[in-house]
Amino acid sequence: RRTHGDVPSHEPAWRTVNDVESGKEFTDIIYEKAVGEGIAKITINRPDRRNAFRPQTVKELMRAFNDARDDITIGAIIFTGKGTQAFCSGGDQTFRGKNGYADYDNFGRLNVLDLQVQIRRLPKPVIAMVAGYAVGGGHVLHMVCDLTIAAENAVFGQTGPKVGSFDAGYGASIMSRLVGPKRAREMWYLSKFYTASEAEKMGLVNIVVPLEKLEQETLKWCREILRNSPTAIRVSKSAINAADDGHAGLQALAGDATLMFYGTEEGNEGRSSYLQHQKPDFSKFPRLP
Ligand code: S0N
Repeated sequence: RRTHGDVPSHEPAWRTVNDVESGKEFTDIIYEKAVGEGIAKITINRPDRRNAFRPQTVKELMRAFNDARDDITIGAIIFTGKGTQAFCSGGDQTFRGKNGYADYDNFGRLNVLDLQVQIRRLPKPVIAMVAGYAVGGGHVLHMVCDLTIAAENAVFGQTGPKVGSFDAGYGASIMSRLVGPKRAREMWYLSKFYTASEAEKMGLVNIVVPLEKLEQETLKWCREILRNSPTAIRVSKSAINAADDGHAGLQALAGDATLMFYGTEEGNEGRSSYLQHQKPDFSKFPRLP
């Protein structure tokens, strides 16, 4: 239904990036950058648990997303799960203690909520590349991404009401925006699973492709994005999220405006005059209609 014109389709050379905290490779994720291209790939690497996340996984994901945000050569971030059976099956139930998800330090927490916010606010597009199950908290993670490219074997749904949990934050509100309140109720109350093609019809995913073409297609979307203005994309992202995210959404959009203003002659007139102990001369700047 869409073409990518002359967007290249070669396989990139991926370079693995270590965990800045340990200086070694991550344990729960794989973090890579495509050499010579502005693409980062962050992969949950727990395929034997269908890529369920434990607190450690989320901590590593946040460090990788933070690095991709800070790297000014990166313009698109692919978020995926290792293997073909799952993108992510949500919170690792074996790490769920009496008070939430417990790490080595043995107290409960829900740090995946911070990850959701981080992806939502990250001023670069995050593209969920989904093969297999995206369920429970894993389903919420794909929903907070900017785009979702799904393989034909992808399966989507919430499981919370079956395992005694719910996500009443983005898991409810963004879903309702994406699929409408009636469908959102259906997804949560019945905890049904949906095929990739059903998810596409519901507006949950952008495109469905054969499994063997999943990464190639995702790379094409990234390369097409990378041809476009990073500032236009940045502001579009914060603008699309602004109303739904309330004050925090407005703050992100306003921050984009401030960042751009800092780069103008008018903005610099104030800074340089202050530093030179002079009165700023703003009269030279037009009062635009
Ligand atoms: C994904 C499913 C459907 C795959 O089925 P399949 O292919 O038949 O594989 P299985 O044999 O079931 O699984 C293979 C191995 O992987 C383990 N495993 C799979 N998922 C998990 C998981 N989530 N946690 C721990 N282990 C998992 C299996 O146990 C199996 O291991 P072995 O081989 O040793 O037997 C199917 O696996 C499935 O239904 N999985 C569970 C999905 C689920 O219920 N996820 C949790 C839902 N809740 C959340 O995600 C919490 C979200 C959250 O953090 C949150 C956020 C905001 C607000 C609140 C919360 C909250 O706390 O709820």
